[in-house]
Amino acid sequence: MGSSAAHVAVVAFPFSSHAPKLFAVARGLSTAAPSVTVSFLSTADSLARLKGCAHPANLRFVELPSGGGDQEGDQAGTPAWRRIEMFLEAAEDGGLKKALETAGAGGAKVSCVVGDTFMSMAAEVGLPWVAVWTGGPTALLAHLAGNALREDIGDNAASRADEFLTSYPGLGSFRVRDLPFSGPPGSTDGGNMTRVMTLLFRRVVERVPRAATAVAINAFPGLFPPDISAALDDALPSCLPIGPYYLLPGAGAGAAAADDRHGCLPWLDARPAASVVYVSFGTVASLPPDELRELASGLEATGAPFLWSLREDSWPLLPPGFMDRAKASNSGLLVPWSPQGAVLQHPAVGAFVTHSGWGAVLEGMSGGVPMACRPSFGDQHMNARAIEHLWCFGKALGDGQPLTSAAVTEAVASLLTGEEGARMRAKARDLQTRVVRAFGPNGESTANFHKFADLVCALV
Ligand code: U2F
Repeated sequence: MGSSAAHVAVVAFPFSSHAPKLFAVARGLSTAAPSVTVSFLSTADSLARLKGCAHPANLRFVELPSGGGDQEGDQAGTPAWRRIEMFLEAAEDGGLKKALETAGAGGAKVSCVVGDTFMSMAAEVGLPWVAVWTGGPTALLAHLAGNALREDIGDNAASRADEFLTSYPGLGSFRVRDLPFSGPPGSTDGGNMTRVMTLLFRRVVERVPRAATAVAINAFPGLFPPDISAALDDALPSCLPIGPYYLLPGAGAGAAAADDRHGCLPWLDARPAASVVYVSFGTVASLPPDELRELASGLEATGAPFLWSLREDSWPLLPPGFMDRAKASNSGLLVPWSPQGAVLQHPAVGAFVTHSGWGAVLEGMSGGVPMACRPSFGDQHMNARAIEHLWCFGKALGDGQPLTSAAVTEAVASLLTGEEGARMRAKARDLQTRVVRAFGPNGESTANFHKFADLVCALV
């Protein structure tokens, strides 16, 4: 597959968990097309985190500028919204074009850009562009219909929160309150994160339909009901479901378990099947402190063992004595990072409490684990809605109301035990089987990935 003249540049958006997802696509391509050169472009920081991952020799790393110049060179003290803004400004302002030239210097010039949809300035560099969407695909539909939706809803989002979006193709199962237009919570940033993300999405919506040759989505064919798949096919130049991306070729059997520096997997080994609650809110979302405490108390009240991946800056917000009690009874393990893909495949895990980021949804599904969802921003509300109402393998926690410890205890208990839990587990296992099938030799994600690889290697 692929001609040796082809040189595909895979361009990452270097924030949250976007880069590892694009790296999985780059690794898949370089594995499937060994004669093709694949350059993976991201910032120095982001590349440093990925360079240790196994990859074929035809995949190489090229740096993108992080922006800001000398003035804001000290990135550690710079707020997230400003780092994103500086990076995007530099990439828009010729930084991406220059990095693509660097990638092609002294060898085959870059023939095609496969880029994170957020890196929509790829539309302007004069090369064929295939976009890669990492979030929930229904959120992309909502963004593409964003102007019409905003005009329709105006200032009435609160009073129309429970209205279904039945007049928008593919969005009829979702409500006004599920729309993905809120950015990461920014109460202390003066609305800057929302401003930066709004501009980013405005560019995506203007450029993708006009300039992308195709758009890969992180889903397997048949995951969505026909109305949603048809709407994606209509709205996008050519929609290719090739996911879950982390299952693309080249990942290697042990890759997901490689970073178990906090001993999550041996801890799980000592627990009975389907007994443990796994808790994680991904790489950006965080609960308000009150809700974090309610979650901790609710978990404790279930009496079920729990494994909680929580960024360390939130640990002091937990209820007094919470971790000491868990340690003393050996009933809970708190870690700053877990090998989540492998954790969710572990037979001891029986329930997943999550923000419903799209990566978490796919990993929960692939592990056959029912989920309790407390979405925070962006696509997470639509993802949570789909889990509860389209696929029926989980339920919402609170549905817009602040978390209470009683709601957590009730939701977790219902996932781990009882008839409702058994029904959700059966649905989750069915989805798990479908994910495995999609990546089998005759699987539809495998077939689509080959189409995708052929397409990007042939574009010049
Ligand atoms: C943003 O997503 P997040 O990074 O917050 O969340 P996910 O899409 O769920 O991806 C998180 C990844 O980080 C991994 C986990 C996921 O692949 O396996 N991980 C881990 O390995 N160990 C941990 O302890 C914690 C996480 C955004 F917030 C979402 O709404 C979007 O859907 C997403 C789109 O890319 O980006």
